[in-house]
Amino acid sequence: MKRRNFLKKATVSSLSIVTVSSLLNCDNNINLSDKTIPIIKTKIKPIVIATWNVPNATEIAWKTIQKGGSSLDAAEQGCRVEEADINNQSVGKGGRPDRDGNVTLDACIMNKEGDYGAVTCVEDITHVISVARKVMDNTPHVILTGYGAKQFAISEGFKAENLLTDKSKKDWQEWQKTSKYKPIINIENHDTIGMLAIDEKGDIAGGCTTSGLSYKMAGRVGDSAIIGSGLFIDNEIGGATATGMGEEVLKTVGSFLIVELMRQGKSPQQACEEAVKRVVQKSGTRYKDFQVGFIALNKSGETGSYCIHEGFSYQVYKENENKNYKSEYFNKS
Ligand code: SD4
Repeated sequence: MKRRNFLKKATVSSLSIVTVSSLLNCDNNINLSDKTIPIIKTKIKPIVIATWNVPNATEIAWKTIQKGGSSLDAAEQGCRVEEADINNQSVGKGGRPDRDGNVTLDACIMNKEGDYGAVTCVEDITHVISVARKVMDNTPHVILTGYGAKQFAISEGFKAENLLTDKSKKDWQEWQKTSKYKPIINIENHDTIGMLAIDEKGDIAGGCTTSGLSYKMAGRVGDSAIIGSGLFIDNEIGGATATGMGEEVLKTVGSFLIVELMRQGKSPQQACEEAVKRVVQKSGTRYKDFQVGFIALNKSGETGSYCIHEGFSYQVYKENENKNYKSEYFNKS
C-alpha cells in the first residue's frame, strides 16, 4: 500500500503516534489502541541529489555515505568539492565577485534533527559549508555574517586565502566596461550547489553553498544560506533546495514551502512545480528575466525538480535497476 493511501486509511488519532520513519523503516506491526496496523518493511536506499552538473560532488557525497558517514557528512563533503573547484565560478574559491571585486560567500547546512548553521558574506575562506557546520555544532547561534564569520572560521582553524582567481577577476573587469552597475539577472552562468542526501539509516540532511549573484551589491545576501529559502530539511518528510535568483526564492520561502507541500501529500515533483508556480505568480512579468529552480527529495527517496526556464540541470547518485550505483545527470530543457 502506498504511504499516502495508508495515511488516508489511518485515523487522525492513530496518525499522531505514527511517525513517517516508523512507517518506512520498521520490522514490526504497530499496535494502535484497538487495532494493529501492519507496517511495510521498506529499506530506504541512500541517495544524493544536487543542483547542476556536479558529478564529482555527488560521487564524493555518495562515497562518504558508503564509508559509513551520515547524510550530513555527505552534504558537507559534496559541497566542499564545488567550493574547491576554481572552474565553478558560482561557488567558493574562483566564485565571481561582487560589483566592487570582492568574493563573498554564503552557505548553510541542516541536519536530521532540524538544526541549522549558516554563514553569509564571508570573505577569504573557501570552505564556508564547513564553517556553517561549525556554527551549527560549536556555537549557540545559527547565522554568522561577514567579518565575524571570517574571524570565527579562523579561530576554528580555517585558512584565509584570496578567493578571486585571475579568470574571475578578468570577467569582472570585462563586466565593468559595459555594465550599468545592475547585477546581471541570473539566467545563465550559475552553478550554486544545493545538495540533499539520505544515508544508510534513512536520515536526510542537506547543504547549500554559493558566491551568490555575480556582481551583486556589496553586502547582498541571497537565499542560499537562509533557512527555508535556499534549503530546508525535515527528517520526517524530506528536503528541498534552490538555485537561481535568490531574491525571488526568499520572497516565497521556496524550500520550506516545498517541504510543507510534501507534508500535505504532494510528491517532490508536484511540490517543486507548485513552488515555481508561486514564484512566477508573485513576480508578475519579471519571471521572464530570471531563473529559479528547485530540487526535492522525500523520505522514501523519491526526487523532484522544476524550474522556470530551460537550462536547469541536476545530478542524482543512487542505485539503479541493475543494483549498480551510479551518477545520473538530468538536463531540464
Ligand atoms: C543567490 N541563489 O545568491 C543564489 C544564486 C545561485 O547559482 O543560485 N546561483 O541568489
